[in-house]
Amino acid sequence: MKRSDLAVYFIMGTADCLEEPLAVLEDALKAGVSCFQLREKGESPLEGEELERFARECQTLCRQYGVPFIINDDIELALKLEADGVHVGQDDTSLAEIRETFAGKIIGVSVHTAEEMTAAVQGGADYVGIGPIFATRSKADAKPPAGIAFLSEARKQYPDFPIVAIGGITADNAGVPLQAGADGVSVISAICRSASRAETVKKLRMA
Ligand code: TZP
Ligand code: MG
Repeated sequence: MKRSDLAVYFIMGTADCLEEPLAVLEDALKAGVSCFQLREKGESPLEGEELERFARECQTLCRQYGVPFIINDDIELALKLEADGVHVGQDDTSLAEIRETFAGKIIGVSVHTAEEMTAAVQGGADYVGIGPIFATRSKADAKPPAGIAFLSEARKQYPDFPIVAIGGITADNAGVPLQAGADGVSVISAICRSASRAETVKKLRMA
């Protein structure tokens, strides 16, 4: 993956949307997001065939706009759909296992400590997600905000490794993680709840 693919990394599931989810995604793609992750969570997430249908529709839209389509956690679905990548947390399928079954695809890992960062880099991750940078309402089990201290350290230790920042990032504060060394920002609510996605994405790109 190119580091520029991380510039404005949009994450979404049906529970994050106040409007029709595919319309939200298409709007975000039109506005110029550089990467998309389907993260279907919440109280009554789509499952089984319904999830597969929805995921395929998301994938078709991403292809139309030439944007990488990444699936959170669900390796089986990612393999079935031949998604461009998967993103996993520390409690999900191990990186070693995914690297084997998902050869040649993008693998992203969420990291919160220097040890996790080193394990991800050495284990063959293509990029890491670092956060929450700020407080977030979009992840029920989010860890306390790590601020930008860890992000800056990670960048110092790995000057060229692709890093995306996540958690509570908006068009107004995106400059903070970018100045601390992130290649891009990953957002849910800033785009899902934006009154003008074109404007928001433009600001996130220029931050
Ligand atoms: N991982 C850490 S924070 C977070 C995830 C998935 C949620 C980010 O959502 P928002 O709305 O951009 O704060
Ligand atoms: Mg997870």
